Amino acid sequence: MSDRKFLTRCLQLANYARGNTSPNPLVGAVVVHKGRIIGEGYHHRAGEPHAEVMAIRSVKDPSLLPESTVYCSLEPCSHFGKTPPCSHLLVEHGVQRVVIGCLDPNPLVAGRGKAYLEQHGIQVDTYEAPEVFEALNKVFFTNFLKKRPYIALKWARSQDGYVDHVRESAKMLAASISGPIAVINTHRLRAEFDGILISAKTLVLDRPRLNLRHFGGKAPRPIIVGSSTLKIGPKELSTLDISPLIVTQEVIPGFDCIQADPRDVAHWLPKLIEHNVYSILVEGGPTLQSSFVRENLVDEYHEYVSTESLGKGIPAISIPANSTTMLGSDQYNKSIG
Ligand code: AOF
Ligand code: ZN
Repeated sequence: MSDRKFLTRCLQLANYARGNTSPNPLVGAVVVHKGRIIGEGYHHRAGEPHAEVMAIRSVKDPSLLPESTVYCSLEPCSHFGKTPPCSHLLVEHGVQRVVIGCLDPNPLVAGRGKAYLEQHGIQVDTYEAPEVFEALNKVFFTNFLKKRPYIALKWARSQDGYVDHVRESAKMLAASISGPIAVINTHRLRAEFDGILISAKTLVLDRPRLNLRHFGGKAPRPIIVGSSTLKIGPKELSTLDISPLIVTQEVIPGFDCIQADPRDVAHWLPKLIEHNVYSILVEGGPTLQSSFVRENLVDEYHEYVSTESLGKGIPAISIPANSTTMLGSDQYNKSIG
């Protein structure tokens, strides 16, 4: 029972760094002596000390450590990365017991941290419901287990299921489906992702800025997926506030490009990790989004539903009935202008 209580505290601590640790996971650690917390810490940012180091450093009386239990939301690491191994630190201080929320999926660790502690006589217990701790780091786990960025799809549709009018040129205005609350929510969502992905067609028709205007945080990097029929160049890309990454067969001089067939999503998606894009919000349009659904590459859906109808237009994608992925619960009211 008290293990659960102290591990919950680890989750709270880990969450203080939400949005700041990419590509590293969120991790919290607590040091407990005879039922009392004597140290706490969390991982603030990649390159900085790990949670266990912060927690051990915060202990005022280190002579208590050999009689203490250390709780960690993630298995203590066993490798020399940007920082030295936490499992070694725990052994050096001779802590009595370590309780882990879940194992680390990083192949450099993957059970080795736990094994190192046990080999050095420390009792290690793993929490009975590791999925709670894995969910905290859904991006980190997806990156290692699926070897690709974490993918969320987001769209707004009218009550009768359309995302827009049928438009041929940027001169025709887009249907206004999102209300002010949905817009704020979208920008809040954007702040949680490394990349924001749209098709070349959406770029040309909507001329979006893809920045973060209605919520604080770091704006995701725009990723533009090229098309064989629609050529884009510096002029079309000039509306973007941040230098984009472009998936294209024909490299555009002066821009950061991934040379690949844009239709082959499963092929180029893993390559985005090499460009430090570990999570992506896919905002449009429906053809591009369908290609992610078809290839089973969606981890999370966010559908915003207006109370108003459009009558006709471009149909939104539908969430597969047997989907086991997470659903955003974003509902809102807005009259269509
Ligand atoms: C821990 N505690 O707080 C974190 C861990 O480059 P480094 O040295 O920061 O190592 C990064 C890796 O360490 C990361 O991929 C993950 O496997 C683990 N993160 N481990 O024991 C922590 N942040
Ligand atoms: Zn570590």
